[in-house]
Amino acid sequence: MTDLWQNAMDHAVALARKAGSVSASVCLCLFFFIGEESVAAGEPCVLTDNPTWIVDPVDGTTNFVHGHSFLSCFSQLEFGVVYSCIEDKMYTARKGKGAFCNGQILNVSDQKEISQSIIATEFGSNRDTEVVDKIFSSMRKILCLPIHGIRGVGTAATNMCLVASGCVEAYYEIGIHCWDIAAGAIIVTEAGGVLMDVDGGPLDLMSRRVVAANNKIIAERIVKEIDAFTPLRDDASTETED
Ligand code: LIP
Repeated sequence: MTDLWQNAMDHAVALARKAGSVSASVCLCLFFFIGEESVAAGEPCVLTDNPTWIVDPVDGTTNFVHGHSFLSCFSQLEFGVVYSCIEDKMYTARKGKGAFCNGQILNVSDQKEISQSIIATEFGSNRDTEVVDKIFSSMRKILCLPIHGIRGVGTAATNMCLVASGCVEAYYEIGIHCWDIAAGAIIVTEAGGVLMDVDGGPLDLMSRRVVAANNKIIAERIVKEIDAFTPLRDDASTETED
């Protein structure tokens, strides 16, 4: 029998590779669609039970050398694809079938000690002083737990793939959008990791807040130190804040 999800994922891999080298035009009939560019153009950003592609042709836009393309499918997340073009690494995951990088299976780190952990995060794009203060305050508190170190490669998608690969123990950020994290979310869980909101509750893809970690112990430990704030939800408006 034809495996439609596999066909869709193969298509996503081809598109992601193409988008990593040239600007790709994506035509997906019969599917609903959420993407950074379409939402910026005023299209709705609402998840329904209809199969929906969530697409970010280039994540980490400002520093394009870290450009990534990713596509994902939702009702539940069915698959995720992140292409790190600078490293030529194609990360893929399909629900219940594991996560891979260039065909090699991915597993999160088994580290349970926060003091031995490397945590990824970003400064984000909101420059309100109150928000920036909270971002610095969270980083300071997490750094002083202490942890081994803080990293950030400039894109949520790749930071999440680093969690899935066991290169860092966790990634958290407030202010990202659903298209920044949808593909990485399934790649992390299929590699054995966990996802949650920055308040420790379940991840809400539209809330613009995420913690992705190798295990619950590490996730819950950093959640305690995060000065949470609540950006305008992705599905609250057809206009993005930043
Ligand atoms: C980026 C995210 C990153 C965040 C940036 C920006 P974009 O996505 O991946 O984590 O810190 O502010 O939102 O806008 O380059 O696709």
